[in-house]
Amino acid sequence: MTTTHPPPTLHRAVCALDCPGCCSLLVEIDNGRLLSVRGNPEHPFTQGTICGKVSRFAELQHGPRISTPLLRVGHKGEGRFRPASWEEAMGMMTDRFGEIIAKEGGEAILPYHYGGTMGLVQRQAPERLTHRAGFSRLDRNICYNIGWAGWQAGVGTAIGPDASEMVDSDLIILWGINAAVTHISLMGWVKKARKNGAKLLVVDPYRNHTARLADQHIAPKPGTDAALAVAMMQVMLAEGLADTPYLEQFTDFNDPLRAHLHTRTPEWAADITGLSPETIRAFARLYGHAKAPFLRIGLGMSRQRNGAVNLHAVSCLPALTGAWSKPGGGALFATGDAFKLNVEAIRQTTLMTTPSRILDMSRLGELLTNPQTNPPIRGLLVSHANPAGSCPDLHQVQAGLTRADLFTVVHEIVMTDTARFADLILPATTFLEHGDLYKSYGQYTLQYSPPLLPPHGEARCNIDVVNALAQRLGYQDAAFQWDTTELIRRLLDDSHLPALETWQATGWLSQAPTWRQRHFMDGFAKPEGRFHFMPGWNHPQMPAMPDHWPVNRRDIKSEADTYPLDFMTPPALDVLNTTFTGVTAAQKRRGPPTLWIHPQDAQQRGIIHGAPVQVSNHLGQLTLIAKVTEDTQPGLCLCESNHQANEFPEKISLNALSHADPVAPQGGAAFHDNRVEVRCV
Ligand SMILES: Nc1nc2c(c(=O)[nH]1)N[C@H]1C(S)=C(S)[C@@H](COP(=O)(O)OP(=O)(O)OC[C@H]3O[C@@H](n4cnc5c(=O)[nH]c(N)nc54)[C@H](O)[C@@H]3O)O[C@H]1N2
Ligand SMILES: Nc1nc2c(c(=O)[nH]1)N[C@H]1C(S)=C(S)[C@@H](COP(=O)(O)OP(=O)(O)OC[C@H]3O[C@@H](n4cnc5c(=O)[nH]c(N)nc54)[C@H](O)[C@@H]3O)O[C@H]1N2
Ligand SMILES: [Mo]
Repeated sequence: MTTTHPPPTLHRAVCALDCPGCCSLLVEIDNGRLLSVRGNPEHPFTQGTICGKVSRFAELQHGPRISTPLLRVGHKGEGRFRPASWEEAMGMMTDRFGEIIAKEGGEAILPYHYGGTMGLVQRQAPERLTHRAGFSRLDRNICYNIGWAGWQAGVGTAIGPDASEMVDSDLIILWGINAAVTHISLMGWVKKARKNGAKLLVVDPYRNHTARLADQHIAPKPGTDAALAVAMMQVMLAEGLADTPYLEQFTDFNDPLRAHLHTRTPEWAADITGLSPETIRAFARLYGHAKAPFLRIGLGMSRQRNGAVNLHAVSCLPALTGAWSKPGGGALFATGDAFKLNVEAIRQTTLMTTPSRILDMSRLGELLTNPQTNPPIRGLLVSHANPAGSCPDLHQVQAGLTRADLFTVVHEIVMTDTARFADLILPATTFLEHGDLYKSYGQYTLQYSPPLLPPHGEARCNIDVVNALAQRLGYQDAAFQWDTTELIRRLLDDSHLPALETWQATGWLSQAPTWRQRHFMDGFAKPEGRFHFMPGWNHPQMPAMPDHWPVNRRDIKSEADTYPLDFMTPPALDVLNTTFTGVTAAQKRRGPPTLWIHPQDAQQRGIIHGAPVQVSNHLGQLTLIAKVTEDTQPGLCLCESNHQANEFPEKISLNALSHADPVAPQGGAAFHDNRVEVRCV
């Protein structure tokens, strides 16, 4: 007898990864298994693009997964566990968290969650219980805060021209964004614009994938973008390329600022940026003469201690020339504020009786190890995040996670550097196994992705785990009965958006502001509707006007002498932060962690291409393989992050060398602002 096997089916889904694209996908499924993932050509923005790592998602989906709850049997960090039932796991979690709440109060528990999924329901799930139980809240600043502070200072809201408007531009500048790696769908629009004759210019300290595709690459030293931008403004003002009527009508530009900028010549900026005055002058002229320059500002420049100041200075350029008012002109940093969503049904802020303390996620190591943390953190509930890889100052993070008096629960899809330190691991579903709504930070569609595959093993989604824990802890609020489907329905209803049934067939809703709004033709989201050249930082040391602000590791004299090289860890092609770092095939494709170092620096140290080197600073040391290349500049070395701890002989990963110093004006992590020395092993 032959059994009939139904043919594979094709479904629409949405990529849940923390990436500005939020790509619409077509997923092919055969008998409960993922066969293939490709881009959906019908989506108006992503138009069928897809990155390599998501096209290979089956490697993660059907690779080694966490299948059941796991209880630690070895030492913390050793990675030895035994399977347990959900009943046993939930019982243990309820007992331990219950004890901590009774003894030291809810604030002794910290839910730590961030970028694993961008789904509105699953990503924000832990907050409802945090609010109800009075757990410590998390300042979720690790990615966006520094950049947002810089953009907010001038423009005031995270919207801008749709990237598809690039087709009307004659000059595209990708500044501090490695879009060919971090936002592939953007490159589709860049390609179309170039077909129409636009030039592509990339501003980045090293020749990354995007710079290699550009007509021109300008490579300032990291952390010096404000110097470059203000010198460009000096040139444009001196050469009559500023738009005076625009400045008067739409900005706070004034005479003291004009006098200040007058002193910021290309010669002044040359020393700071490492660029020649001619390069700076030519760039200013190219920008000032362009008919409709489209500036896409990325997060890269914000991962510096002076990042907010730099990003604000760069955002001043289209205001100086009035490029905002041209079709195809203006600047885009992020699109998130276009989505007017009411997410209260998920977050449940009204369940919070007394506001609990807010802890800085970028300083987890210190929070866990400093005896001043009061009350001490006794319970850690990690979900959709991997702080033992993604957080700065990993030695401290590891020391904290090793504490015997800390009870750590990790809700995960796969074994990670953080999960290895858990007392209890809970199996999580992937985005193909649960439903969710997705907004985007790079385009303007709200999208729905349905559950398409059965949960792997006993995996459960975030909202189900949080609700179950809340109920076990005795919270009887109705909100803890609402599942994903109900929350999606409520979110749409509370946001006055059409019910899912009415648009499920297409899969997306445009939330794009009008052209006039995207170009701030009726004013910016700042006092008097003006773009603010005066950033108005609420911080005593930050410069009052756009300027270079020398506060980076390079500017600390003692450090600069001991550790002579700048060190960055910008995103890599085949992984997304630490997601996919554990996939064996991905590790093989990438090879061991490499240190890009300029031939000049290599020669001075006797370093040979392909040989192991020791990279060290005041926080620690790591062994990497030298990649001697002119793709970086003298004085700058880097590793395209991230890797798992077990890929380094030191059994700790790259962020062991990243400092966790607080960043002005409102926190964040300066991942690309570190100093190191490099030696042959
Ligand atoms: N493949 C892949 N895609 C990703 C990610 C990933 O890890 N891998 N991560 C995702 C996430 S969470 C985010 S937030 C986005 C971030 O994506 P982007 O906005 O592209 O930001 P970064 O990747 O941090 O940095 C981009 C570039 O900034 C450069 N840079 C560093 N310092 C400076 C500086 O001082 N000035 C200038 N001009 N450039 C500088 C780096 O060299 C890098 O090439 O990407 C997302 N997409
Ligand atoms: N050196 C260096 N470090 C960086 C950066 C850098 O550029 N350089 N970039 C920083 C940036 S921009 C960011 S945003 C952070 C991100 O850092 P994290 O928020 O820690 O994100 P990931 O490292 O991707 O880890 C996410 C984890 O969530 C899991 N996961 C995925 N979906 C789900 C789900 O639905 N439920 C549950 N429970 N788990 C899920 C994945 O398996 C993965 O292990 O990293 C930062 N770290
Ligand atoms: Mo991020």
